[in-house]
Amino acid sequence: MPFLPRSRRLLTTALTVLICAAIAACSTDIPNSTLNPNSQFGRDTDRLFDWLLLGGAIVFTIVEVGVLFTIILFRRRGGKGGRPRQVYGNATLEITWTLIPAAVLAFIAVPTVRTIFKYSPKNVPADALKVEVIGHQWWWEFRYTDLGVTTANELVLPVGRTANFALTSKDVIHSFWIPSMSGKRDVIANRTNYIYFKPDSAYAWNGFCAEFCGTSHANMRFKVFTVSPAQFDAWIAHQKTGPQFGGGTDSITAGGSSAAPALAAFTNGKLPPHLVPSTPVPKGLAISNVTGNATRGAQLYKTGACIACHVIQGVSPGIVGPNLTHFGSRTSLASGLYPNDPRHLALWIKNAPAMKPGSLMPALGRSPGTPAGYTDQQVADIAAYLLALK
Ligand code: HEC
Ligand SMILES: [Cu+2]
Repeated sequence: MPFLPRSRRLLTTALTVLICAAIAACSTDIPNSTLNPNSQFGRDTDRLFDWLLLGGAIVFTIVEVGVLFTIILFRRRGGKGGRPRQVYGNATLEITWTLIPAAVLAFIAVPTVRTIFKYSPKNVPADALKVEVIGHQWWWEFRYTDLGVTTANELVLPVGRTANFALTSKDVIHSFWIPSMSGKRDVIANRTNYIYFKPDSAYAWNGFCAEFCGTSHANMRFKVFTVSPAQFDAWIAHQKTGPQFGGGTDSITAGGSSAAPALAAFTNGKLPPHLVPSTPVPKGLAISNVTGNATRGAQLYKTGACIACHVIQGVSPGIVGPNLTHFGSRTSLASGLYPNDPRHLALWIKNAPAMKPGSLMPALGRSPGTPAGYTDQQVADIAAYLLALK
């Protein structure tokens, strides 16, 4: 049969797509990939995966060759008709094809179980940094229990020191996952799970919730900044000082946040591209003004509903939402969903549930639904105050 131009076109297209996909797979710029590990735990699991992939490829090749060989060798040839000889129950064959998969499974189990035991909670180094992780719908709380620091959605870790995470949940099941560091671990209420790893290098990474936990599961992300031990100590010292209200009586205008001195390398504008959120603002959401006065904002904050839900050290004791003590030095907003800048922050305060579906923070700005809410100017003032909290 002649080769039709149509099928030739199809074949060319399919080949092009295949080649593009193959070339794309060679990219080394894969900051969110578990195949680009940056801790010993990550490398051990990656090596395990490589071995299993190799083993799987060998088994696949043997089976496929056998199938093709059989199809071609025993195909129906011209002239000979009728049914082929029927074979029932061959004990040797059945034992063989039970034993081979059993052997393959045993071969897989040994290195897998060994790796699991290597990273059991019993083997945590004594000098590990303890971090309590609490999953909330839909954000992450991080408590450096031994150091007396609590923060949210942005984790800072020293390079070269094991970080040991104790994971629990306030509500449903979440899963803690930093692909470039280690595997996932479930975050469950009334139970503490552990995971630990030692970051190799200083950089910035993304973390995700990897267990469907409700409406905004996909919006439950976090950032991880791995820094030198000296920078980490400086960051902790700064976190312990309480809010540094840089606002004074000046109005804080656009320009966004700048991190605490220790994290100057990771401020908005200097972040690697994979750390910059690109979530579009939902249609129909707008604010008439983003230039606020931080001093007025502080007053509004202290007398508003915010204090019932948020902690700002020395200012408010709330317990429902993220700790905002040093909020102005965080790069992102609403668990990694938006960049932390005046416009996004003001829109968030005005209407959080519209910015993040299902958000447990109510809409607080004035709108037809909330006529008693803050005016756009008041929202901008509060945003200016929060951004001034370095
Ligand atoms: C009923 C409790 C509640 C009230 C009242 C409330 N919040 Fe929130 N807030 C939350 C919760 C819960 C979140 C986390 C939402 C999420 O990310 O899913 C949050 C998130 C935030 C965030 C983002 C924090 C981060 O780490 O990304 C900011 C900023 C914020 N709130 C500011 C305010 C301000 C300002 C007020 C007062 C005008 C306020 N909130 C009132 C519950 C509340
Ligand atoms: Cu979750």
